Amino acid sequence: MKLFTYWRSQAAFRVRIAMALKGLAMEKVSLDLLAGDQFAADYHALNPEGVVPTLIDGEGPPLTQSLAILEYLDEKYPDPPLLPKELRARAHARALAQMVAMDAHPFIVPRVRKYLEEELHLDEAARAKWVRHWLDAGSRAIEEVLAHDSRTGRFCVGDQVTVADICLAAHLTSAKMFLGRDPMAHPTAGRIYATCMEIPAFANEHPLKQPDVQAQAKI
Ligand SMILES: N[C@@H](CCC(=O)N[C@@H](CS)C(=O)NCC(=O)O)C(=O)O
Repeated sequence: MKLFTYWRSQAAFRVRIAMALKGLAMEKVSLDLLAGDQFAADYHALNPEGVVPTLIDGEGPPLTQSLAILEYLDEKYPDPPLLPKELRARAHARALAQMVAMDAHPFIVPRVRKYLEEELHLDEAARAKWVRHWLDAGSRAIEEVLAHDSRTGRFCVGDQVTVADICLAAHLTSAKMFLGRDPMAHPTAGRIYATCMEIPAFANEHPLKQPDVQAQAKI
């Protein structure tokens, strides 16, 4: 399978983790989002939204949107499962995943930061404040849920990795890379993050381990 990715992308990191957990071979094609590779005509034909990830699996149409891709992979390759068995626990795992993937992450993507810079003329300090606000709000919200929910276990929902852990790990990785935030500042989320990072699928697909890592990328 061919995965269009970018080293620092939270959404692409989610898919890399899921594929690695399931032992699926990935041919990675790196786009440089800061250089605008996502707007090239050949990529536009695959992903008109101009974002990563895009997954090509065989001859069918491209797959887009990381959470949809995670569920596609989970249905096609069910072992190990990325959702709990019990109905309400499945909804909880999806809800935790969406707290970071849909309620925090969209505010900090390159096209939003570019709009703040080029259309609203916010300087770097103001843009950094914006990123800090949304990343920290997401971290605080998921910590509060995890700390008070009786279903929290070794991982976000019980003792198996789910989509919630994948999204949490990608979120806290961004907070660490962008802001230097220590995941352990959030005791429950930080503990789960540390447990995830002991798993090779998480550790090996970390942004800083990617072949397209850029040492000096700006916010
Ligand atoms: N909701 C989408 C988010 C996709 C997205 O915004 N990806 C970012 C990188 S994490 C991107 O490609 N941004 C390009 C841009 O903003 O120009 C998903 O989960 O796949």
